[in-house]
Amino acid sequence: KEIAFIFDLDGVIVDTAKYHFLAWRNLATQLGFEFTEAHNELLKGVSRIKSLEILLNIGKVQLSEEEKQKYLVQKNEEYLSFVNKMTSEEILPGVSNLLDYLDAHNIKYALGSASKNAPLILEKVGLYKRFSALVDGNDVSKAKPDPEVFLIGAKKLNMKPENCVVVEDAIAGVEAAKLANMKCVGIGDAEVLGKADVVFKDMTGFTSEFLNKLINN
Ligand code: B16
Ligand code: MG
Repeated sequence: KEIAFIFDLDGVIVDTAKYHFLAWRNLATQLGFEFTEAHNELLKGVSRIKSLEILLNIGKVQLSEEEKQKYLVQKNEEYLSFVNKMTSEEILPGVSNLLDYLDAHNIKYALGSASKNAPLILEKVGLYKRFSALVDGNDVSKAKPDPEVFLIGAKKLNMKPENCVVVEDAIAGVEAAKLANMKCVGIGDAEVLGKADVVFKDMTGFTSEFLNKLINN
């Protein structure tokens, strides 16, 4: 059966969450409150503007629209200073093997990320050219858990949703995949990502045994 993959970026292909954390934490410090790694969990898979809203809520800080825009630009510039130093060494374990397998079996794959910086990040780690299609934060109007991002991905790949396999690390992303009527592999904690069809603790879970079964089904 013909299938295709749609990958989330942060937490699946690379761990950019650690750079988002540093940049958000500096903003919180500047605004006079503490922002912890536990707080950062709440921002995973969430859009940039929604992330700022959550952060301001944590600090009980109110800002004008103008100030919000200013801080969003500042945060993104700092985040990009980390992204600009990324190399292929930051590709998460298991990812390169999986992409090699998919290429060898002529299985197409797309990116389905909430990040507006996704094309740059893929370029930095040397994966940009390998993807058949990219859907990022610039293409979608409705954030995950809305299925829009993955439905656009399926369209760009010319595939039916039910023949797409989404790989996601965030609860909202798993929900979006299921709402899109796609198969979903969760990456992380099985208790957290309970709605996924199968959960691996990391990307090394994609063994050739698992993949062979998947494509022969
Ligand atoms: P940006 P994903 C998401 O990426 C991140 O998980 C989330 O923390 C971030 O706020 C969002 O991208 C937007 O990123 O500020 O670069 O546009 O997991 O959907 O690949
Ligand atoms: Mg993610």
